[in-house]
Formats: sequence, structure tokens, C-alpha cells
Amino acid sequence: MGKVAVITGVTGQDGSYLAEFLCKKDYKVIGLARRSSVNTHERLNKVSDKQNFMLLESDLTDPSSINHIVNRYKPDEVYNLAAQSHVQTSFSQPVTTFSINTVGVLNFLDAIKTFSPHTKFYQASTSEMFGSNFSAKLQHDGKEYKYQDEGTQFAPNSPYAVAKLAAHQLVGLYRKSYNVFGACGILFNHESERRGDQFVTRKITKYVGDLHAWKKSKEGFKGILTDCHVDYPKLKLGNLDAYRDWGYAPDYVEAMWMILQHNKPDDFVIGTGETHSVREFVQESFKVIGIKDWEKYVEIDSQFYRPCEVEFLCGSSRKAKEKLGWSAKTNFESLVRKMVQYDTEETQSN
Ligand code: F7E
Repeated sequence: MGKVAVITGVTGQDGSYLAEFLCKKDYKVIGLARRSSVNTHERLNKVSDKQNFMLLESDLTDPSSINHIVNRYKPDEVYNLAAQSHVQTSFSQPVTTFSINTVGVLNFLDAIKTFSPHTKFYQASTSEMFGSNFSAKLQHDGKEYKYQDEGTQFAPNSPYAVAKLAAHQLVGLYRKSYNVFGACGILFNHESERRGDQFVTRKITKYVGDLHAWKKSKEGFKGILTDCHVDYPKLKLGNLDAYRDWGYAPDYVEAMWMILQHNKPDDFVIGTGETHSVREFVQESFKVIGIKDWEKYVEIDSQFYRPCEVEFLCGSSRKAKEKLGWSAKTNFESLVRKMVQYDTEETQSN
């Protein structure tokens, strides 16, 4: 058996992909998840019966729970992916957000320092920490290219981002003060078929999948595809003009692993270098099912606007490419196609 890795937040999108990735690499994988009265394990189907996978109940906010795990298993690597990860929710639940996203990280760092100093710690930092800031350079064509990289100053715009930035800085502090191998991946948005539908991408692709199935059923009934959008409930969205750098989650969990295999603990921006607006994501998703006049299906609803927005994100991963050999494999169009195709097939099989 190879190394021992602990993954917090293993039932989530990233946690489940990382568990599969590490199991294939012959790690002994210990997945941690909070107790829940409903089953939250559906993303773990591909690993739950593996010999080298174990699921344990644990709570990041409880130091005794974390001390116990670190002291008992003395893992080679810890991947801290658990979080209150919804930005808008962090405005209505700021204290919970801090408790999980900052205090939880501190609990782990302190347990490692005390009980298992050889353990390498990966922290899921986020592009949200850049907030409204960006760097810029002039391109050959005279146009300005805006981006964020490791040199861009942080300017967080939500309780979520402030909490994540505090955690990011704590990792740096434990590295400097106690020699803990703590490294952060500053990940830009990463999506997949396993993304929760409270995030905008999956909300859109699920809607498109359902709409497609509904149209097909109408078509079967009438023999022709009629102009039936008037009957169908609209997709309610907030700000369509925010720009995000959207990558594919399985590419990104590989970067997490590479960050911990690097010869020294360091921080890396992980993104595709391409940015698109929410509007473009909607347009591209409808295009997959052959609809051009997507505006007819979308309604703007102010409840999805945030008190403070991050308007523009585009990650430059030059450092990750040079030092780790990592770059994104999946572009925007392929990502959207994968998600929409999954959601159309999913609806058809139900
Ligand atoms: O919003 C806009 C919204 O909630 C994306 C998390 O994984 O990535 C994610 O954070 C954009 C925002 O993701 C709706 O205002 C419009 O500008 O999908 P999202 P996020 O806030 O970018 C980062 C890297 C993380 O670290 C986070 O944990 O879409 N938007 N209409 C909407 N957003 C939502 N959720 N719902 C809407 O109806």
C-alpha cells in the first residue's frame, strides 16, 4: 500500500474526483465527511467499495475530532476541500462560513504541527480572494489582457473570500513559523457533471437538460417541434455580466496532487486563462440543444444578485505550468458540452 491521504469534504465534487484519482495511484484514502441524516454519498459510487478507501465521520470545526484523525493516522498528505463554498450564502451565514473555512483550517494546521509534522497540507484557496483586483499587460495587438496570478493583490468581496484569505495566510504563517509543509492551490471556478445545482453553471445545464426533455415529449405528442417555450417555466438568474474562468474539476484535482508533490510548499494559481461571462455560459448551453433565442427562456431575478460582486476573473497558470507541468486540458466549449450532454441524458433516463 502506498501513502496515506486524508480528504476533507470528500462527498463534494472535488473530494469525490480526488478520491478516485488517489485510489488509482494506490494511496490509502481516508475521506472525511460531516454527519448527516440524509445520504450525501452519491458522488462516491466509484470508490466506496474500494479496499483502499475509507469514509469517516468528522467535523472540521471540532478540534478534538481533527486532533484524533491526525494523531491516529499520521497521514502523508491532507487535502482540505471541506468548506462552506457558496459565496452568496456567506453573506447570510458569515459566522458559519468563518468557522468552517478559517477555524477549520487552523484546527488542521495546529494538529499537524503538534502530532504529525511530516504531514503535507493542501489548502483549497480560491480566485474569489482577488475580488475586484486584476493585473494587466499589453498584448501584441495593442489590446489589454487582464488576468490574476500569484503576484496580483488580494481584495476580497465577500465573507467567503475574507475567510478563505485568512486561511490562506494562516497556511503561509505555519509554513514560515513551524516549517509545516502547507501549500495552497488558488483555484478558479471549476465545474463538472457533479457540480451542485446552487452554482450557476449546473443550474443552467440542468435547466437546459430538463427543457430538452420537455421539448422532446411535446415533439412526440404533436409530431413537430412547436414554439412551446411560452408554456415552460423560465430560468431565473442574477448577474449575467460577471466573467469567470471556468475549468473542468477532474483537471483541477490533478493540480492539487501535483502541488503537494512539488519539492517545496508553495502557492499556485490554477485556471484556464480564458474568461467568459455568465451570459456566454447560458448562450453556449442552449446552443448544445439547438436553441439560439435563449433570452426567451431566461428571466432576471434580483434575489440572485449579491451585495458585492466579483466582476472579472481570469487565471494565469504560468507558474503551475513551469514548475509543476500542469495546464488545463478542457476548454470552455468542451466543459459546457459535457455538462449539458450529461444533464440531457440524465433527464432522459429518469
Ligand atoms: O457564481 C453569477 C454570480 O455561485 C458565478 C465557488 O465554487 O467559484 C465558485 O464561486 C457567477 C457569480 O460561483 C446566478 O453572481 C448569476 O458572478 O456559480 P457561482 P462563484 O461565486 O464564482 C469560486 C472559485 C469558489 O471558490 C466558490 O466556492 O454567476 N450568477 N446568476 C449566479 N450565481 C448563482 N449561484 N446563481 C444564480 O442564479
